[in-house]
Amino acid sequence: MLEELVMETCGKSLRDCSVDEAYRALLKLVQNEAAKRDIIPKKKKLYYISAEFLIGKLLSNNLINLGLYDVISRELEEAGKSLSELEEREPEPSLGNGGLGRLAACFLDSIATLGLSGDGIGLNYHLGLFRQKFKKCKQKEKKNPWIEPDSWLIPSDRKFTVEFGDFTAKATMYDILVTGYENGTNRLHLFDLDSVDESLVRKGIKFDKTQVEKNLTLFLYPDDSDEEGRLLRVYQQYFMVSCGAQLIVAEALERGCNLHDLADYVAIQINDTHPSMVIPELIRILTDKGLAWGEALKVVTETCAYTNHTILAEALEKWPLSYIEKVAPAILPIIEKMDKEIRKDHEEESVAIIDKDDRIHMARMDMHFCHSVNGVAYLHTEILKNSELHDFYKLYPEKFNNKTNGITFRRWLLHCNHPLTEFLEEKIGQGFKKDAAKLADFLRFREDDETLTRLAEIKRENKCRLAAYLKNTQDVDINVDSIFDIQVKRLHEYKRQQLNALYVIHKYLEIKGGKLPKRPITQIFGAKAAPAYQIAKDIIHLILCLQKLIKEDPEVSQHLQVVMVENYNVTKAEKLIPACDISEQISLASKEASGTGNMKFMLNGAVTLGTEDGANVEIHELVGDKNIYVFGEDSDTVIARYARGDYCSKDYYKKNEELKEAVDFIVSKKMLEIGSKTKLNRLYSELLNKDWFMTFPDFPDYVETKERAFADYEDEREWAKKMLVNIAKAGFFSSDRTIAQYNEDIWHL
Ligand code: 26V
Repeated sequence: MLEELVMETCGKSLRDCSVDEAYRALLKLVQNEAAKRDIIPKKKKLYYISAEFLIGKLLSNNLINLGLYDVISRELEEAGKSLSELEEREPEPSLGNGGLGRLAACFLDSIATLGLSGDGIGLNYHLGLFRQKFKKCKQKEKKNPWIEPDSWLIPSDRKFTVEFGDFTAKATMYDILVTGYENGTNRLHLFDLDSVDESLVRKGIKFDKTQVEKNLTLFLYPDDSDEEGRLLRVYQQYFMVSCGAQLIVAEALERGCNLHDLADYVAIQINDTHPSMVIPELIRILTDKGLAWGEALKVVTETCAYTNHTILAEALEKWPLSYIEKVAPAILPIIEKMDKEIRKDHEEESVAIIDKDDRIHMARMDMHFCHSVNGVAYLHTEILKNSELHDFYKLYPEKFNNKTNGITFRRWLLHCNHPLTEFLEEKIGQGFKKDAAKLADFLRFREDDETLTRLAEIKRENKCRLAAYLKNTQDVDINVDSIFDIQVKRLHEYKRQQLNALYVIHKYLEIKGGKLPKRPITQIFGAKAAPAYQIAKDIIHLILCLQKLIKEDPEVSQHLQVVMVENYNVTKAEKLIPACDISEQISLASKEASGTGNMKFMLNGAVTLGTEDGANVEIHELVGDKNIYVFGEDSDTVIARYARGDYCSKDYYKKNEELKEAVDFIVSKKMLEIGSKTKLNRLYSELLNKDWFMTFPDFPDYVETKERAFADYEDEREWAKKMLVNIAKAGFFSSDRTIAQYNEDIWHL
């Protein structure tokens, strides 16, 4: 099937063409096949608006979803090529920071898989999130272009105009086809600024932030960037929602909607507060088209739903009025009127949209003017209801609901772990691919020696594959007989990579003191830090210094190894996750809204070492005490301590000798010989004088629990059983389940 297309496009046979030519032909083939299966909305259609869609490479995934994977692999092989060569050739679009963007991508897959009519709306960042390089044990940021003449982007003929305060932008909509597994095709609409100019980018990722007419869709905002960047962020957000709202209204009218009945034709899911300005923008459009103010408010509220993804105060967006005045003056009077409307009925300052300092609280606007507000895991939603958003919960208890996150099994099992997928097919049939709950059938083999042995073998195969990959890409050698203990996720203090690093130091000191671990340990990290987030970068520096120190110490390196994977992204996750023995999910309880990496690891047979936080709580509940390692203080204790404000990290440091030794080592002579004095000192004093995310109280329990996990690992049969239970119980975390619940409770498509 590919043969003909290659002949047509480059006049050569598949055997004679280059990998590049074969790749481009296959891209076309997949797009043609996908386009044949468009899902046509009956009446109501969903729009999932998100500033991030971390879609990853699409080739294999689309082939799987279209049922073409085996045919194409065979055809390529017969012509002396391999699908993995072509995959290597594919650039990874990095249009997201982490979990929030990846969730949006998993959701699109599930929406199409369930045959629901729902498109994504986002931005076409030309350079995505930065590419990470390590130099002298430090993170360097490079630009990350991914758009090529032949790419997944299909230009559409939809054009838009967006009126900013200081200029009028022209926009074009590009589409990426989203294939469902053995089902139809939806679209991801990415809007782009026609006047964008890539030559604006100077060294690394530096560019003139003030030239918005040229830079608007150049980069993805790296979560806590600088002040200047914040204004650009508001330009991006308004650009996205203005194009989005125009598209949504146009399509609804085409389907016969009269705007008074918009909520019967459209459901809008607002992914965190980044797209929240879609609310005033829609009100603006509807009132312009003749709806009365009160009716426009009601229609928009019935159409929109909001998902909260974090309780971190610093991540809850509050834009100064002056920003909106400059960027989107047309919606400023609308937001002011919405605020007045709320103040008429509610005198508490805590629920006002515009505060005393003239800042607009985006989440508050969402909660007043959406019909649904959801958290992303059971514990997270409870915390929203009972503490973080309690005032709103009292006002609108009926709006609050939980939708525990999920992941697409097509990418995170079928695509990334072939040996396990094949083994599951052999044992429990094909059913689990369409109905993830069927994974539970695997539990029947819990006491079956042959199954347990095979599971251990598969893990080893995947560890060998990862080892080869790391040798190839980073020239590191890792011992496949060691325990692979992996922590991969964005770098943030609340995720506590620093706690894991303290463990590494503790182990290093033990080994130096002659206490050797039974089996070598390989500690793998992968994380990008926001370019302006200094402490996060200092933590990366610490880990890279430890990596170097240990590598150069033969006495220690045969027992302990640290590997920090460069430029952690979706593609690397796909290689790391299937090879993992122990999955580190060690956030400070209450702070990780859900986590989705935790689910991916579990599905691939890793055992979680984690706190009672986010979806770990649900994982614990599903697998039971014997199949997870839980440690640390619970969220109630943490929340109460924050409320008292009496946390003093030094008290813990003074009381615990092992902790003190580990912390002091950060600024020891050995470390300062390798690393930067400024960075290591700053991190040391941050921990000692602040430790805002409370690593010290959890340190002893963390060490003890980790040691227990390592000891248990020695019983191969028992460990394989834990793997089996984790795999079998992972069905709940399919994003197909999550999306079915969104549809049932919120969208009603
Ligand atoms: C944003 C910012 C922005 C400013 C400074 C610090 C900061 C820290 C975190 C964030 C994250 C914002 C939202 C987010 O990405 N949440 C993630 O959403 C995932 C999908 O629901 C969820 O699994 C993660 O637990 C949650 O952190």
